[in-house]
Amino acid sequence: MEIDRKYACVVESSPVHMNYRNDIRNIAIIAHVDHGKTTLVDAMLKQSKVFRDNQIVGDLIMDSNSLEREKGITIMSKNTAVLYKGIKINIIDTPGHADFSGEVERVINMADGCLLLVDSIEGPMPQTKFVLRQAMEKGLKSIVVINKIDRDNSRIAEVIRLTQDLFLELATSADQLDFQLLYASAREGFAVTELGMKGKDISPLLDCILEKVPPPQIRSGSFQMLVSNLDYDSHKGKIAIGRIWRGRIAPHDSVAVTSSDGTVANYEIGEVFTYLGLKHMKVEEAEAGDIVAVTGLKQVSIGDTISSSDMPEALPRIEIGEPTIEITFGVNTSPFAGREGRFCTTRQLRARLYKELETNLSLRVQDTDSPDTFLVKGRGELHLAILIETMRREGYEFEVSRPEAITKMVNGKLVEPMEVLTIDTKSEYVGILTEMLSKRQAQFTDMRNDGQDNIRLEFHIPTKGLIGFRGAFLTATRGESIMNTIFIGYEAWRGEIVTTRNGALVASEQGIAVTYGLNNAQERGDTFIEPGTPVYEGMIVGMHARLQDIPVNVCKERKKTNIRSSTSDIAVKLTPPIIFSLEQAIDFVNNDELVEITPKNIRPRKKLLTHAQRLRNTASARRK
Ligand SMILES: Nc1nc2c(ncn2[C@@H]2O[C@H](COP(=O)(O)OP(=O)(O)OP(=O)(O)O)[C@@H](O)[C@H]2O)c(=O)[nH]1
Ligand SMILES: [Mg+2]
Repeated sequence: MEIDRKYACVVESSPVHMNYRNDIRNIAIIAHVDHGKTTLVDAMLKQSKVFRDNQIVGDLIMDSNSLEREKGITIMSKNTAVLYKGIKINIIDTPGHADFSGEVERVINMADGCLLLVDSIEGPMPQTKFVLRQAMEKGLKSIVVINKIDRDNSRIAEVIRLTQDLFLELATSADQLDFQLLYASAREGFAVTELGMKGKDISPLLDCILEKVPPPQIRSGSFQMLVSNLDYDSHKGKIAIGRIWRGRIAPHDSVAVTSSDGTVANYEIGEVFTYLGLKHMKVEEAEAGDIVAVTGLKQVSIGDTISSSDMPEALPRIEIGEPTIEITFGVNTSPFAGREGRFCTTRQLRARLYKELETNLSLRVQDTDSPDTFLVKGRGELHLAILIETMRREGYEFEVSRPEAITKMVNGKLVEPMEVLTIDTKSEYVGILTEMLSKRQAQFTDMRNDGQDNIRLEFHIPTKGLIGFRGAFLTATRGESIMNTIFIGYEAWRGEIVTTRNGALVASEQGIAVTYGLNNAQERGDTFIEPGTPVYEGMIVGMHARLQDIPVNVCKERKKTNIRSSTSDIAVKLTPPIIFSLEQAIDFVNNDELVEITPKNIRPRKKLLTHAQRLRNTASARRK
């Protein structure tokens, strides 16, 4: 279905001689993680009948990337659009996890209004505040949607009060306090304007968008568009996505791309697309106010301005918050290097990391003194873990270090990133959590109990105190609690944290791990591998029950004797190994350790592989 051309040039003048396009609305959907943004987009898409009646579309349609589907979270912002009452609503779905905040900053400038979703039980969370602040700074009109009202224990009145408090705290003008309130169950596909009304479908929300979100303003002048996203197609090449601020664009137009350093390159536009449902619709022309995707630009990055070639004029670049965590990526130096990956060289690793900068705006990559190692900075452990996982799936092989918080000097003083940590838990875990966190320099700031033993704790904590915390947190609370963090700024460095992880069980020989050797190792601690796993000297195969590292020979076979012991035929029963996910492995390693990443394996290892090297190193460190 092509977009109906009769709407494509509806331009109305307002009393102040400002032109608006009344046939379009541009909205961003923003919220804390899991509050139901992508499910709400499903509901809007299904309602606007962009699918055939018999088409099976499933859930979380916009979470199209394989990692998004596996993890059940949105990682990248994406565009779609629905046609409702003859008006096209361009929708931008954004991720709610704090690590992907850069994705919200990147796309929010395309919108004129936002749907701020708030979970009817959780209420406003740290990321709700972050995204609402972003929306207010950009002057977006807010519609608040209290979502998941179908849930039994929802506490809507309290959630509304907390949301109003948040608006009071963040609004800089009286105008911003005037938000429209709706109630929805994205999952059941309905929205209502009054509580108690029977929900039918999502149309009250779509009507509210048409009514409350201002239509896009048309600035006068020649073509100008800010690139907010990039896509790639093997036939069409790079696809630049963004909102047209001025003028119109058509295939074969001559345009100029102004990049971050001010250089201007001229290109001819290939094709022009607009969005409808999940499809790109090829169009003959698109006008200011719409969100489009264009091809034909060989060199273009997010934040660049595309303008008419007669009058290249750059728009302000997109501002993205600073990274807080860094990690080193190195070429794989393990004895198994090159066995499992397709891309293993320094050149390939470097090229891939720098390419990531084109789309991953909050990421930074730096060369280091060592030609084989790169410093990669991101917005949190998950932000970096997603990059690592994506690269390993593409066939890259490399090694990474333990993440470190990024410190810097401000006015001659060392400062470090700080975060607010929110924990939803039960009273039985409050004691242990407070104790664990105080060792990590956290300051307790708030505690709320809803009277049903659901406790929300809040702490201020240096980012460095959060590294490696998630695993310990999940174990301590038996997976029954939820933690969320959000960066709040830099504060004076609070000194080193002495965290004491147990020592590692370190393989002392290269070979294949066997049951007998692993059984011996299990007398010393927990193991991480199955029998039959190839190991090398220096690879970490388990965690010692004590604080120091200990070499173990997991390849050691039982001595063959002629005498049959009465128990020799009884198979040894091993305790199942602890298998780390990528995030857990990165969280686990210490400063003298690395994680080897290949498409097939994630292996924690010592930086110095032989026992002798490590002994020498410890001795020289002591002498210093
Ligand atoms: N009961 C109920 N569950 C819902 C509703 N909306 C979403 N959910 C569930 O909440 C979970 C998260 O939904 P998503 O739509 O992925 O949330 P999101 O805000 O897009 O999450 P991120 O993009 O990762 O921040 C899913 O399990 C949904 O099925 C609702 O209205 N009611
Ligand atoms: Mg989502």
